[in-house]
Amino acid sequence: MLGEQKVSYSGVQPSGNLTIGNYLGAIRNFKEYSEQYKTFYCVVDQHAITVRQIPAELRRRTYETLALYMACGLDPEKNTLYVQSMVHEHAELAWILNCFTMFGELSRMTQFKDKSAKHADNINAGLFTYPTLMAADILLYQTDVVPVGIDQKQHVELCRDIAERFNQIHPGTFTVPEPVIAKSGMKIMSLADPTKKMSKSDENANAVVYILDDRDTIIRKFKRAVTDSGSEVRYSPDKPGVSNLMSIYSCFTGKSMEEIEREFEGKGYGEFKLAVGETTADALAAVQNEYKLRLADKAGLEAQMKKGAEEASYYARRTLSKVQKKLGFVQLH
Ligand code: AQP
Repeated sequence: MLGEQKVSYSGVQPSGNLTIGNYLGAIRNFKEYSEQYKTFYCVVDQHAITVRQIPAELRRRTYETLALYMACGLDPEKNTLYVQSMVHEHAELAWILNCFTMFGELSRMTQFKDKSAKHADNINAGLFTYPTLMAADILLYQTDVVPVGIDQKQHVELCRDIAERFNQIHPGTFTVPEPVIAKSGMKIMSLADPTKKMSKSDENANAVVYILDDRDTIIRKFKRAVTDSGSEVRYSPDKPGVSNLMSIYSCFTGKSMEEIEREFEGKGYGEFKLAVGETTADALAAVQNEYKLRLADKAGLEAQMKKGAEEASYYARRTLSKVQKKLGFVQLH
């Protein structure tokens, strides 16, 4: 809580082209909080460097992610939209929280295990302490709710544990946040391997539908998507490929699984995949048009970065200085 207002906080890494997983699991849901909550949505570039990035690409994607936030309907007058590295309090609080986080807790994080396996040549300390930086992001703004995809739930739960541990020693410091997982779009899976999460850093571009893919590409990717044996469109654990496509279709149309099953009864996979592709392309068209306009206005994006960082810094400074005082760091006035 900030004063009387509840706070919603989330972020996206500019670590690749954003996918419909990022969109359906996270960004699309951010907007609904704008009316009732004080909202902070961050481009978390410091998280992105836990994996090697090409500097020019990281810079470009930082602009792109901000433009996409705005294209997805996040009004900068109603939401604080900013870039993490422009608010130095994140890194400072992360260090402090490192001292309140256990080695065993970080070792249990599945993202650390997954990313260590994927980047075996670069298992750096940042990859390991990623969750404490994420906890700092969230706790700096006295956050109540964190809308994320289910893959991030474990990190938000660790953030709660860290906040509770800190509060036990220094009462009344942090609001303890709740993860909020949107029912639809919980976890969108890869089109090439439906047992794996759809990820922006996937090396196989056909496994991933990017928010900015053009219409033909989207339809082609869905046509090629791995499906299961049989030909029946049915939502079931023994049909992970079809079930994933049904989830995507359901997210974009609002139809239930039963309705989708009825719609495609006796129609086979070909027709179903085409419908998913066309529906996705139609749904993303408006976002893509708005995105192009936003991205073309570099000065506008930079002005927003400046304004967003100033707004965020005001609150971040307040929490950090409260924490420093409680810890016994000398404060000069
Ligand atoms: N496949 C997904 N389904 C549902 N939600 C998803 N999210 C990511 N992938 C899916 C949600 O998107 C938000 C931003 O994610 P992130 O940028 O912080 O990084 P991530 O979770 O590690 O996403 P990626 O796409 O897999 O990135 P890379 O490949 O760089 O690791 C989060 O709320 C996440 O839950």
